[in-house]
Parts: sequence; structure tokens; C-alpha cells
Amino acid sequence: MSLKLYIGNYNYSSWSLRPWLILRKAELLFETEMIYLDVPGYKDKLLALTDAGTVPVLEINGDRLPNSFAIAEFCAKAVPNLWPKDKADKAEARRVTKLMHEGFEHIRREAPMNLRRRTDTKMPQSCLNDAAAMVELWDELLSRHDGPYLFNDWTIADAFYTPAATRFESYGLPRTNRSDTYISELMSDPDFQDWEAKAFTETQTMLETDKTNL
Ligand SMILES: N[C@@H](CCC(=O)N[C@@H](CS)C(=O)NCC(=O)O)C(=O)O
Repeated sequence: MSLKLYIGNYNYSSWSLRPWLILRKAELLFETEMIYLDVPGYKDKLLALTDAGTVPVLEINGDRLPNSFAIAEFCAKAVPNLWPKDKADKAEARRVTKLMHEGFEHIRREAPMNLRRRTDTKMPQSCLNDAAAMVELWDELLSRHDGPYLFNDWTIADAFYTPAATRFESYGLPRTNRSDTYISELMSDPDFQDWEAKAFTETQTMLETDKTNL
């Protein structure tokens, strides 16, 4: 099987980071191709890939699949241990992954992933509310499954929350001790660190994202 993952900027593209981590954990061999976002002509390049006009896109033997959740499901079919083994846990892992995929809109909008960023700016209350709800969700799952990951072993759910964990670091969002340990676990993951190192050497910037909440 030949796989190529089209991604956006390492520093900013939270949606690209998720399937990239999953493909790494699945030990599936894949190439990557970067499409820098917010540069002249970038949208045409995205639309030439798929009608979605977004990254990530996974090319599978020449066919192109957009959407991070769909790509995660494709990987899980190829490598079953990416979801928890237990049926009830698997259903819950899919639910909380969907929640990250579709919900927490304030934290996504007001605290965009920006791996190079560290600020102590006061964040809007709506963003703090989302952060508190996320911490509550993490704490409940971590205590029930006895960590270090949400369902004990690493799963797709942890891939989906990794970019969120980076936002807690970038924007100094409040968290409990248990969630702080979880954030450190995700951010010290060798695959994440490999991605982060590329973000730190990347020179392309997205000025609007860098300006958010300055
Ligand atoms: N729901 C989509 C969201 C993908 C998305 O919005 N990706 C951003 C980059 S992180 C994008 O391609 N934006 C295109 C644009 O800004 O025009 C997914 O899960 O893949």
C-alpha cells in the first residue's frame, strides 16, 4: 500500500498533526507533502487535491481521502489497536474523539495551535470555559482508566487531544495536576517531539494566527 499525507504548516496545522501521529503510531510507512497555508495560491492547491479544500489529505494508492477523522478511521481499520480493545471503551473513545473533532470551538478558535508561541495573555472566558470542560473530561477518563493516556494505552483519542494539550502550554491555560501530567506525557512523546522540532525550524508564518489575542 502506498500512502502519502498532505499536511499544512507544522507550527499551526493541528488537523494535520493528528493523522500524522496516528500513522506514526500505526507504524505505517508514508510520505508527507507540505502545502503551506495562507500563502498566495495555497487554496487552489488544496482544492486541486480534494473538494474539501483542506489538509490533511491521505492519498491511498492514488485515491485521496480528506478529513482527519476519516483518515483516523482508515488507519484503525488497517491497524486495529489504535482504538481500545474493549467494545464499550472503543465506543467512548470514538465519542470523545468526535467531541474534539466537532466541539470545543472556543478553544479551537481563540487559542489556535501555535507550537512556537508562549504567552500569558488573559484568554476570553469562553476559551477558559472550554479548557475547564476539557480538563474535567481528561481527569475523569484518566482516573477511570488509570492513565497515563485517556484509555490507558495510547489511542486515536490521544492523537486528537495532543494539539489541544499544546494550547494549554502556549496560552498558559489552567489545569489540574492530573491533566498537567497528561499534557506532559503527550508533549514528551517522541513522535510529537519530532513534529515539534520541525515546527521550530519552519520559517513560514501565519500572521493572523500569531496576532490572535496578543
Ligand atoms: N474537519 C477537517 C478540518 C481541516 C482543516 O480545517 N484544516 C485546515 C488546516 S489546519 C485547512 O486546511 N484550512 C484551509 C484554509 O484555511 O483555507 C479535518 O478534520 O480534517
